[in-house]
Amino acid sequence: MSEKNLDQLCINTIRTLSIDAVQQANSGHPGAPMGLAPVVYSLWQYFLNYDPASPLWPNRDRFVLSAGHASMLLYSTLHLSGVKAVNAKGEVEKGLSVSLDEIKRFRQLDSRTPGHPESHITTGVETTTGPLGQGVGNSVGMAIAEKFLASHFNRSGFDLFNFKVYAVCGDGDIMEGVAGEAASLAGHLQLGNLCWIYDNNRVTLDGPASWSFGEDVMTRFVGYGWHVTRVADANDLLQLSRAYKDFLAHPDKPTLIVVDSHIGYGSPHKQDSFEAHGEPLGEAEVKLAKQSYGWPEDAKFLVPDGVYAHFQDGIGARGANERSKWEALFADYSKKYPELADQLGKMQRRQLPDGWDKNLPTFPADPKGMATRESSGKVLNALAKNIPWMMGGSADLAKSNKTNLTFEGAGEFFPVNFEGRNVHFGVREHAMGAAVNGMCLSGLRSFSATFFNFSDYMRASMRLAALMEIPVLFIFTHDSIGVGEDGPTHQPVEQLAAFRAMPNMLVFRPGDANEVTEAYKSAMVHTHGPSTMVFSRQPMPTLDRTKYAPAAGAAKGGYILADAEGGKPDVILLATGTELQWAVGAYEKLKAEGVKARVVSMPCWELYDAQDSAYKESVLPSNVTARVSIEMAATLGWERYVGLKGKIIGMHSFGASAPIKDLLKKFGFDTDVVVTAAKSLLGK
Ligand SMILES: Cc1ncc(C[n+]2csc(CCOP(=O)(O)OP(=O)(O)O)c2C)c(N)n1
Ligand SMILES: [Mg+2]
Repeated sequence: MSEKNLDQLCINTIRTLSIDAVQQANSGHPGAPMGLAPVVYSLWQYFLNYDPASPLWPNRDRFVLSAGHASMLLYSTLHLSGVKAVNAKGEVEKGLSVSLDEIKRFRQLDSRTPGHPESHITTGVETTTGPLGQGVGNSVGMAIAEKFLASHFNRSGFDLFNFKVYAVCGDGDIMEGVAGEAASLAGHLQLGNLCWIYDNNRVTLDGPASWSFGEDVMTRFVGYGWHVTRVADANDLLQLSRAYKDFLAHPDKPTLIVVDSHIGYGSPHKQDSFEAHGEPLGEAEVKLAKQSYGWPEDAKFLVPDGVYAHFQDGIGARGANERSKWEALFADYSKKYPELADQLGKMQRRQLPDGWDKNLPTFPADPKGMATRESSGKVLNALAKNIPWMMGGSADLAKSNKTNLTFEGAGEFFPVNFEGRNVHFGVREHAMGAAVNGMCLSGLRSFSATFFNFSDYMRASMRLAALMEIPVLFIFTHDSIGVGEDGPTHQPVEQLAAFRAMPNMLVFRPGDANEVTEAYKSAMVHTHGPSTMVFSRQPMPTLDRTKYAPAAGAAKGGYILADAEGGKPDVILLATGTELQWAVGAYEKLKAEGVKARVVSMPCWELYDAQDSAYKESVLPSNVTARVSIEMAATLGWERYVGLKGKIIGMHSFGASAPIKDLLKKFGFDTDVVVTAAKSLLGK
């Protein structure tokens, strides 16, 4: 068969596998894989630097399917390219990541082929997509990562990093705000290693795209500073290959390739129709589609002779060749730059360098103390100094968040010298969230920062970090009504409860500077999930740890900070963050009055919940039902620790704009409130 016919056979195999899988699952989107098959095929077969036999090769080109509803397009391509599975230890296995059996189990329980691509489940899926716009947002983070990795690791004659990042997106992605923020950032940073391929099929789920989307996308991207090119027919492999070459010829800015396509191409009855394209075709339509591809109409999950071999001759051979050249280069590099090579290996395995926690600050007792954002800034700087691949930044609030990395050599991540570790995300919280996910997926220990209240703007990305089990640090300051005069628009209330409800997310709200150090230590070794770090704007005392328990207890999430004599309290006072000082103050007052109290500091609920029951019983003994919690946030969830007989002091409304002392008075937060609550529970 001619090369051209073989190409067509491969493309139609991607299409028919996708059609069959969606039909068998009786659920999913067949249209986008049918329309986009040639676009993805020609990229993988002729351009992507990717070795299916070594899917974690650090310098592989990244392929992101931002249009996650087209998941079968990716699964078919992973299968036909022969991408191997990698196990949890990072070892390449004999078997395929996506076998034909897994394609037959599309969307079924525990399959490798979930409804939308999930990176922690399927090797070769570089990031989890489905919520439109996230994938393209991640791709910007991956491109940032490549620029940084190249600056950090490459040496003369050793181009270890030069990978490209490709993302396929649809009308939905392009409409989403996060994509706009991400594209704006990518254009500004001149990320010439980034290529978005926009499936301009002029249709979305509700109908023709024109019902809701009429802007000139190309002009918009030109305005962002992108290089923009167009392919007038998604089935024209020559045009597609010209477009990819055009991208490679423009390394100075990101490229958008607009591909005009027809959804469900080849399906004569549904061609260009917008009805029900997010559903299986139905048996009759499946047959018609197969006829139009010259396919045996009754064959299911057919991979014709020659298809696997053609992929092997294309992406397989090219990828193996590129990768083995890289391995040889890396072997020489390891001899010449053993330290850097060691860093790279550790980064790949999500390990931290030796001495990552050296010189972390400890803070002397100080009744005036400091804001946890201040102590956070000091700890973050110490960590980043020790961890060369830790980088991140703020959404234009670095001075407030105290997240600037100021040690010698930290530098700014600016075009075109990309070795700096301070990224300036601009006022783009959502893209920042998506980007730090992409950076982390590329090996970096990335962090973001903004006011806690604006976590709402980036929650969707944070949720995906939790789902993907990746160790991003989401840093937030200005954690409560303690913000003061900026008022309720800037004062978080329900955010703590919302993040505590998020699976696989650690939420830290430390109660003094030394707990901040402990919180970061716990977050850094939490390698399979993100951490939300919640810090105050206003100061709080640094507790005297010779008088109270050591801050190391924070590693258990909750611990006894101060106890009644003999360890037999009548009342337990629980608190986090800036409110810990009031629990401690109440404890002292109660003690002076002869009331036996205990203070439990609870900087991280999730870590506390993970302790064994003996420990938990020792901290919160079940026979002590007089319990008071205090936290300047929505009270949801505190029942778990306070029980039905206790008192929960918290926020029951939005805050207000006023000096903090007036707010504390209005909303009822101080030492005496805790004392009164404790006494009333004890009938005093
Ligand atoms: C944030 C988000 N909103 C809505 C959806 C539901 N959804 C899935 S596909 C789709 C249509 C998107 O249209 P387009 O991107 O043009 O994809 P096409 O139908 O052309 O493949 C929608 C709205 C989603 N996945 N994510
Ligand atoms: Mg569309």
